[in-house]
Amino acid sequence: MNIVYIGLGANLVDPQAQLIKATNALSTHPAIKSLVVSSFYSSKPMGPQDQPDYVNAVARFETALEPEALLDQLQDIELRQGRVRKDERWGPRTLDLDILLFNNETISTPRLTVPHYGLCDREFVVFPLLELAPQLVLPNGSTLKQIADKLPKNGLTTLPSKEIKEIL
Ligand code: A4P
Ligand code: MG
Repeated sequence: MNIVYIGLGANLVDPQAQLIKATNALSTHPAIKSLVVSSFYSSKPMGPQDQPDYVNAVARFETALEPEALLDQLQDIELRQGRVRKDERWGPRTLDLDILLFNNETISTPRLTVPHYGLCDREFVVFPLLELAPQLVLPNGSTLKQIADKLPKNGLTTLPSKEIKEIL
């Protein structure tokens, strides 16, 4: 089994509900086992500022799928939740699922770069990941804790689980 961490992000059409729906899709997927999801976080948009705040989370699971087959499954979930791919870089979206880590592997293919290129610079990835894996060591040998200690939170806040449950 492969151990995978993915990032979840949304900032359109009830972002918290989008993340809950995506979490349900992952938890019922036949090829995905032992799913754990971080708290949900509210984050300031990276990129164009004229878009709503994001809700972000990180999930960990086990799968026998190979990396690109997993990407197909994640993109399928994005599309089912109304994701429209636009040309604008870092623009708003109903759901974004990024593969952050795949075992301890470094992957570089035309479709896939793992670890995700933005992992270490994004507070909305590093802090939820730290919540799930406080002892994590990245394929390049740095510890996630070292990265988190240097990274500004940039207004990142944990959403209370009460708020999350209210929309379930
Ligand atoms: N791709 C390559 N590596 C990966 C990977 N590790 N995981 C390729 C997933 N996909 C990967 O992705 C474009 C292509 O990247 C895919 O077809 C895949 O083959 P996409 O989802 O269509 O496009 P995107 O997500 O718009 O592109 P990009 O540049 O990856 O966007 P980002 O970097 O994900 O940024 N602000 C906050 N606060 N929170 C956010 O979550 N997200 C973005 C999007 C902008 N600002 C944000 C947030
Ligand atoms: Mg993406």
